[in-house]
Amino acid sequence: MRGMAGIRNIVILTGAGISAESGLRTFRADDGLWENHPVEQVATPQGFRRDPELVQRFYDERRVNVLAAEPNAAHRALARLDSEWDGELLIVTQNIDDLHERAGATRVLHMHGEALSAWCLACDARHRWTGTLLDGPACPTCGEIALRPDIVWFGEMPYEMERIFAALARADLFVSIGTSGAVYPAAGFVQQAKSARARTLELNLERSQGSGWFDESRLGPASELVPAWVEEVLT
Ligand code: BV8
Repeated sequence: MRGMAGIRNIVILTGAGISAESGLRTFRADDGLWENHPVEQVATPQGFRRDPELVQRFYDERRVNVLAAEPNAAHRALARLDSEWDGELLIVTQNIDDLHERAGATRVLHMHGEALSAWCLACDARHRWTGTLLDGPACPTCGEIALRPDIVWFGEMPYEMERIFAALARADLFVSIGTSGAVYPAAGFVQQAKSARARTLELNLERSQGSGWFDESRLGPASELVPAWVEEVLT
């Protein structure tokens, strides 16, 4: 990327596209998750109240897929950047998989929650969870049968928005990887970064809905674009 001079603080937003080459389905592709699971049924609090079994089964299946997946070259390249970049760096992911962390990244924030976490609606505790929730297991803290997937559904406030807005306000460089820019508030981050006079770069298979906001767009698979970009940044 033309000269990284003056670039200290980097914010990276990732979406389902970065995990596509790890075998995890994206949302809006032809075989996307929303194709045969209407979003209002499986990813809204109303849908959960209406049919908790349908929702628990949907996320039990996602949890199995996440556990079976492996990080790809794009996740590994961001983990390398995380370990070698001595400026500020925050990887804000919309993904509920743990592939960033399994690749070794630590400066990661899951704004839409995590598949491997269960949230107790009775005592508000959160537990690392690799099993199922459909069979109504008791909360390890309070014993109540009140566990739901620790996921941010539509109409719910994403996690750690203050921390994200603070990082965007300080960003010198904002990079968006593998996201269609269809879901807010994440889709609005590029505008916030621009208003903080950050440089903006998109790495995506195809132009996203917010493509026009980016100073530069590179189109192609994340497993190729991300390692090449990280090499540029670090050398
Ligand atoms: C909220 C967890 C109040 C669940 C998810 C403003 C305008 C309009 C609507 C709204 C608005 N503000 C809020 C809304 C409502 C809503 C919204 O945005 N609706 C949309 C549909 C219009 N937003 C909300 O409800 C949010 N909450 O607003 O609360 C609030 C908030 C802040 C401040 C005040 C009040 C909550 C939204 C979160 C919902 N939960 N996920 C789950 O995972 O099951 S969203 C979910 O869908 C993902 O997390 C992600 O965010 C989104 C999917 O998008 P992507 O990840 O981008 O995936 P997609 O398939 O779309 O695209 C993949 C891309 O990758 C493509 O571009 C493709 O080309 C590319 N690609 C594919 N393969 C590769 C690749 N790129 C590179 N390499 C490859 N190999």
